[in-house]
Amino acid sequence: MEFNQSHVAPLIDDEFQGQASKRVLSYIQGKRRQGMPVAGLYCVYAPMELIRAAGVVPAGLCSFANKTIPPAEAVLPANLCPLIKSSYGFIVTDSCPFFALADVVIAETTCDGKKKMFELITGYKPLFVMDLPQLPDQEEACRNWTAMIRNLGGFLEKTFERRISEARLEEEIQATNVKNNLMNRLFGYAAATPPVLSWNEAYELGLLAQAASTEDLQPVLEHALETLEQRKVSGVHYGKPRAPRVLVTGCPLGGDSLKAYRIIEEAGGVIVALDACTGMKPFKHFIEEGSGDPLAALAAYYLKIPCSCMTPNQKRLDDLDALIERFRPDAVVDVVLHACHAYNVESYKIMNHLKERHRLPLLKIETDYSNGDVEQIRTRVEALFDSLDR
Ligand code: BJ8
Repeated sequence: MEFNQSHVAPLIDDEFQGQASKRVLSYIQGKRRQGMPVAGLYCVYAPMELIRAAGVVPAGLCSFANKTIPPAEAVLPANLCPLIKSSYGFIVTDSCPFFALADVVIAETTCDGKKKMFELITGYKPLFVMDLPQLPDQEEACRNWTAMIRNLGGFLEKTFERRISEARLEEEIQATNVKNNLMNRLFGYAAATPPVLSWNEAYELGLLAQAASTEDLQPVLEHALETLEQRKVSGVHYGKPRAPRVLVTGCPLGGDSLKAYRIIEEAGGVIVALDACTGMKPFKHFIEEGSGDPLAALAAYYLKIPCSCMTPNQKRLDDLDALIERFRPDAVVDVVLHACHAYNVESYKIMNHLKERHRLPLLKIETDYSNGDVEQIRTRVEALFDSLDR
């Protein structure tokens, strides 16, 4: 039986059905009420284990709404990535509730636009910018990133007047490994044929898992695993059994840009893998435990994230190979946000790799947060599905 979100048991049983960011906000507000400080984040390179070991709650900051772009364009160029414009617009209009809760903001030198936008928000909250090495395979990269993580630790210790012990860091490393293992088991239900987990559920679980500690999250994830197993046993699945299976790669998506996922689904596809920082990417790898140097272990782990700001970025191709083997897509859709030059240029390499290695077609969609291109994207996705020889 094909499932319809309204007749199957939800994976997270609470009052926030379909309101993933409200669930996360409520979680962070709860921690704040318990007296925990909050760090606002813009990127998955922020070392969560260090932040948590300092007793600080990480909070992803708002960056996915079209409505905050016009106020941002009063300062920022119109031909800039919508994610950066939206992030800045949220700050200047004081409309990001996560930013309002944050005591500090942690940022990284990823792409140029983000880096320069961070200069413009200096002064709103204490800001710590981490200098991210962008040649991840060089020997110095791990050393330099370890030093930067150590510096962030110093900043957190000084700001919040506390010590981060190695023992706490090790506990947090182990907790991330437990969480990533659970998340990977959950994503396995999207790998089933037909899939049992929808893209929306995978996205929502990912959002919550980035915010919540493993201790708080573990019962939620275990309940979700049981629910998925029950669905599988009773033959409930997501999408039509012979629907084209799609892997979506590219820029992080959320809020208004989730239109890309919706269009694929409305065109009859099933999204089986979300290869983005707002999807499965942050949970893919594991951190070395008991290495004797937890900061270096963290540095090595975070440098495995294959962001297109890295060069060369062979890890993105390697991770794609593993995703393709596991989720067996019929096609790949690469979603590139307007003016994101790094993902846009990398798309050519991805297309050739998919063609040569996997004989898989790639559809590149360049889009922003508006609805102006919805019908054009729909036509292209439908043409892609029509072209598949299944
Ligand atoms: S690790 S993907 S979350 S930087 S803002 S690069 S879309 S032009 S978001 Fe990202 Fe960290 Fe990388 Fe992930 Fe392009 Fe826009 Fe830059 Fe962007």
